[in-house]
Amino acid sequence: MYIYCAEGATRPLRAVTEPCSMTQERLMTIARQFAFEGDIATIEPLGEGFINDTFVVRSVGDAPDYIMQRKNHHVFPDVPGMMDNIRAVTEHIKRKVQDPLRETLTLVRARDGRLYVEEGDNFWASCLYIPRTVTYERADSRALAYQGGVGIGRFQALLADFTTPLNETIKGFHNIRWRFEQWDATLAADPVGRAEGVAEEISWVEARREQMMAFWSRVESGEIPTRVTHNDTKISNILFDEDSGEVLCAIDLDTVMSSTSLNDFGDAIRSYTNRGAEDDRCLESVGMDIEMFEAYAEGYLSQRRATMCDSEKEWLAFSARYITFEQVLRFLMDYIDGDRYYKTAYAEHNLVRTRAQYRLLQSMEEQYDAMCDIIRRLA
Ligand code: GN1
Ligand code: MG
Repeated sequence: MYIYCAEGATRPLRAVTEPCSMTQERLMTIARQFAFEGDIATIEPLGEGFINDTFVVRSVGDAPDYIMQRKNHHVFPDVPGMMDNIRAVTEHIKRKVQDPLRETLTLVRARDGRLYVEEGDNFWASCLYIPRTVTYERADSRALAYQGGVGIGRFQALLADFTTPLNETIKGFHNIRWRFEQWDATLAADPVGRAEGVAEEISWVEARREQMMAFWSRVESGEIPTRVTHNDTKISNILFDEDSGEVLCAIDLDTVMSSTSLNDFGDAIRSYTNRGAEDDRCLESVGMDIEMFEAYAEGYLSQRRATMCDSEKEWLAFSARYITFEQVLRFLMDYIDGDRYYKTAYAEHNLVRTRAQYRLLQSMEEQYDAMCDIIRRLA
């Protein structure tokens, strides 16, 4: 995970990375503003998220425990809009599942009825803590790739009849027309004089401009429908039931928006199937593992098959190329822009990422016929 501020914004990253030093007293003051049942026993930090600051609120006795999060409003400028998206989506899912308290998140409102608590510049939100659950950090086996596909496939299947447009909380997130607008502006400005040195990398992007725009035109025309997308489909965002081992639900709904559901599949393929690292310096290590592709697709389609239209099935394999291409563009654009969006560990980091993601894209292009065959067989 990287730390980022709104792409194209001028805010310093410092604002995003500012450490979260919070006393128990301050946390208690915030917690008391939520409509929690029972009395609070303790409030403990959870995980090491770079985006939000997360805490578990433990209650005394039998009352439920809660998750309380300080939402990063530099990443999410419209926290009320984001919370309203999460509310709409989770309410929809709850009407359809057997166990509405475990099969999706349950938001807990503030005592004043709002979906968040405001504390100066900060926004806090809360949901029920779902007990007896497990998460995984890495999808390093076919079995886990399959389960990841089930998790996102099921999330989308439950929302296949959700038609209300959601708030666009990150502008043009996977909209390549918008990305090319940013791209053209960044190249024209060339703010730190890096464009000349990456002429070859720029040509990788330009060579695919028409092809990617042609795909996106199908989304714009409605040929490929707009649905609810999760937008952060990594395995650690899938919650498993500890007792049964089954997929329970998709969590971290901060980025839910309306777009083509293919993007969620494509982004998962980009991360699950890569034999190397996203920022591998050793390009020989990078490439798409077609068996992992097949496993993820199998899990995903086991849930989605019935709710997908023909155009979605036809373009499903391509979505992996689309999202990986977009990532090449975004990393390279950030490099040219002077590394303002993604957090970097060293000077050439974004360029290393660009090259590694480009190698992955090439590997997908090489194996594209096999990917299409797999989808045809499974869909
Ligand atoms: C960011 O922080 P993380 O890993 O959830 C980015 C994704 C990129 C990804 C690249 C809001 O996601 O779009 O694909 O980095 N999220 C945002 O690793 O920009
Ligand atoms: Mg995320």
